[in-house]
Amino acid sequence: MSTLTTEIAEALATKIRTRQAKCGIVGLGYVGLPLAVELGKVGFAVTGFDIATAKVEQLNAGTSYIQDVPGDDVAALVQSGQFRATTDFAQISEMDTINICVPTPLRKTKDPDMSFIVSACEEIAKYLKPGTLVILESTTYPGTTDELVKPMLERADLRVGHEIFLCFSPERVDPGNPHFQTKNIPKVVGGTTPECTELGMLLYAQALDKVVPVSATQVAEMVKLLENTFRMINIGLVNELAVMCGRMGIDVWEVIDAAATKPFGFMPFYPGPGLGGHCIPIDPFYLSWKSKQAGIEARFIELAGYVNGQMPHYAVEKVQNALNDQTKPLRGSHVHILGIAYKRDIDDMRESPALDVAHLLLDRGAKVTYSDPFVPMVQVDHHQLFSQDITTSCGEADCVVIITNHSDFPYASIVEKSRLIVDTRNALKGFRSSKIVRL
Ligand code: SAJ
Repeated sequence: MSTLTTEIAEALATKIRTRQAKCGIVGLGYVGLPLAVELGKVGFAVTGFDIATAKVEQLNAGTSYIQDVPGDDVAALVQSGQFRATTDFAQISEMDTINICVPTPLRKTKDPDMSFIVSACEEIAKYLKPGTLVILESTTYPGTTDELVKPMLERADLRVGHEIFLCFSPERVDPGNPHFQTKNIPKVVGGTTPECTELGMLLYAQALDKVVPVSATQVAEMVKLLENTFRMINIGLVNELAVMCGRMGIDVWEVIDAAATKPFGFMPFYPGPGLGGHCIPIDPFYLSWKSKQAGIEARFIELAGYVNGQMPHYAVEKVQNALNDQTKPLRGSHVHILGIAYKRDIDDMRESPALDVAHLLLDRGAKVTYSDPFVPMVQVDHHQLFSQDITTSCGEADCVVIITNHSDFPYASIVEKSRLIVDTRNALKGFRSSKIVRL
């Protein structure tokens, strides 16, 4: 039963159904670009908006800088005139739908940094016209859409639910996931009013396999935070278990693998050298910040944040103790890091625990080198490090430490060439050798 009661809403719905709607995507990163491509593929004319001229130029030249978006897809859409990118936000005035996909990082104080959302909304508000659907996708605290974005977009002639329509829809992009990409990941969407929700559902239904409507923007905002807080806290649990098992001489990896045989009521997570990425270490602190405003301490989140934050130190302690057992001080020893990206088989470095480990090792006087086929160069403090040849470096190092377990690493050769290996990812679970120390 449709909730669309006004001509404006019906007209927008028709434009969306017939794919005549002009779709704007603000922010052309790992969320915005895949969405732009999916909308373009089903026939919409899509305009990508970004402040980075270089990105705009690369896209208009038909190339992609996002690992999960094939350059051919971009080239075909640019060629057919269905996609173009621009830094000119005045073109927002031509859009019928606008998806906001800008970053929502944390400040150093662990408070939300809303500056990207605010500047995007300031630009959109300048050019917004009646009959437009705006959907915020950036991960944020519950209430952002209705308390921050709505007042920035509304004017006497632009009231949400009447002349303009506003939703929140959490991005669920999992970089590098070979099975789930934008098109086949169920899309949750919640609007400020039922009309808003219906129009948001209609847009996504044109291009994506499954749409999941919820009753309010706050519900949609909270869905995302639950998903990622769930992960962060469970990773914190197994990290704490790893420290306990290490102290008790129990193989935590064997414990988890055996627990994972339980066919119900359990989901395996694995310890590691810390928590990286632009989602898991960040999103839960949007929730804890907002809950503090509501007078509730999010103690689980804070504690898991602390436990996860300690893991780089724990990994370095493992390296130091392993060298010590060979009467080698960490200071002056050559430690070679395998894997710098924040998780395996991707090139993203954001919040990578490998950077913390490298910093701690350098701080303790070790000579640090690394190998990562996805990351040619990295800056750690004032050291510029370049990815080295794996087998040569493993042969030269006093200790090799596996931080990110890329699938393509030559693990047999690593074990053969290395004198000592600290494996923080159980990447060598198939190998038995006294030179391997596991987390
Ligand atoms: N990590 C562990 N142990 C685990 C799982 C992950 O230490 O058991 C570490 C990873 O090494 C990494 C960090 O946590 O440093 C985050 O890893 P992640 O697997 O959660 O990957 P992300 O950060 O790319 O998370 C994304 C999220 N997707 C979105 O927010 C849209 C998350 O919701 C997904 O569940 C996750 O991908 C996924 O499942 O791969």
